[in-house]
Amino acid sequence: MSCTLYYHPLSNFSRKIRILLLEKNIDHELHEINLRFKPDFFLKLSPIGKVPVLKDEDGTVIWDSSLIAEYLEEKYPNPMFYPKNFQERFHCRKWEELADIAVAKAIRTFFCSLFPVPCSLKI
Ligand SMILES: N[C@@H](CCC(=O)N[C@@H](CS)C(=O)NCC(=O)O)C(=O)O
Repeated sequence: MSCTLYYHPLSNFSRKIRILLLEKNIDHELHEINLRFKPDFFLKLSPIGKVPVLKDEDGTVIWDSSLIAEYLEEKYPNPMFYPKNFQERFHCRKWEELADIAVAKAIRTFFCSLFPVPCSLKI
């Protein structure tokens, strides 16, 4: 048995978790989600309706890439990606949040310039 990552190939937040799963050598399956027509089972798993979502082998479901990263870090500490020290870890988490927001904005601006009317799909 392995965990399942619900993702989209163009999602930067999904990519963050895909890299972490590979770097930590965690056995996993990928399940692509159609973000235009989100399946009911996915909306039941994730009340925020966004990818990535991780379903662990024991049935634990986590959404939000930073929460998934924290969960994976706790459960599979080798190799470790966040500093152990409390202050350093929170400094690192602040930069993670900033990077998430900045990259999401840049990608959204790029896609909106490609498909200006209407840009309803939030990548
Ligand atoms: N804070 C969330 C953001 C996730 C997010 O915005 N995912 C986008 C894809 S990159 C999404 O699922 N968009 C679909 C939608 O909002 O309907 C995280 O870190 O996981």
